[in-house]
Amino acid sequence: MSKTVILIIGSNGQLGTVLSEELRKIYGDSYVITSDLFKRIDSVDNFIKLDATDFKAVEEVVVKNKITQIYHLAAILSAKGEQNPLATWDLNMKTLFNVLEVSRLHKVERVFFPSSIAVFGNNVDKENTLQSSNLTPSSVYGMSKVAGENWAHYYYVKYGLDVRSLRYPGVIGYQSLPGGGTTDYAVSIYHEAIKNIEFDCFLAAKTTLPMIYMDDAIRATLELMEAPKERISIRTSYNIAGMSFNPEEMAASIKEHYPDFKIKYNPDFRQGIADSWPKIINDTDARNDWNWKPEYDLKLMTKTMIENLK
Ligand code: AKB
Repeated sequence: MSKTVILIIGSNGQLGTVLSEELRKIYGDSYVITSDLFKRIDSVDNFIKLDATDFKAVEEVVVKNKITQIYHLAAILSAKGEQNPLATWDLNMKTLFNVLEVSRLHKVERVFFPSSIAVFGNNVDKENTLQSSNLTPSSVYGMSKVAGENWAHYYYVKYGLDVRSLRYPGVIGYQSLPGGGTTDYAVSIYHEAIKNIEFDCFLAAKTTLPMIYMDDAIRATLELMEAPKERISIRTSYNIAGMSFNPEEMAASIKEHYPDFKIKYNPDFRQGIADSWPKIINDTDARNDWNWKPEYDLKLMTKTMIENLK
């Protein structure tokens, strides 16, 4: 096997920011190339400005740098996606096709494609959403993830391309901000709480959703990508769970640190998306196949978030 050289597409995003750092720790700075549409002022060396909708540009980066692994994180998320459904479909699918096709042509050894709990719709058991549940999403983002999972599976079966994927719940971390998602409230709430600002929540108090703390999300990604090939039985995308809670429960956990913390509820169009998603994800396959186990619950996450944001 050749020396691992990683390309992260969408490295400025919520997950990309933290994942890039972790991958640099493991593989070394010179073996991790980060890329996005624009360079951040704080971005380190080895950043390439890359528009992943441009096939030739992706191909050039892969060939020139002898890339062996791609983490393709660029996408328009659920809430932003509903504001421009066709453009969302175009971007999410085009970038994935470019990554899959360049990887096939240039024999990239491993590809990571993030899917989401948004692949599920109203016709599943929301209290125990199984890996094999029906996939009839309510958002165009969810539709692009369902299609993406099937394309990942197709490239694996037809061409032997080693594509791996996780269905992320809402990801919560202090290092970076999400953008355009339905679960974003669960990050902003901490930023407002530490500033003593009353939080205006765009979801109703009892809206339970699956979430995961950033450290668990990163660890799940790396564990999946490092697992021996024969342990990966699912080539669409794995359900993974961290914890499940609603805004009211989250506010109560923040009140343990800030007793005066206040929250009000003004549900908007994102309520409809959230209502169509599962409440509790069943991740038995990930646990059985590559020993997945989350470490953070709501209490520990709140403590860690507040300590780091203060
Ligand atoms: C979103 O809210 O759109 C994302 C997701 C759950 O995929 N965080």
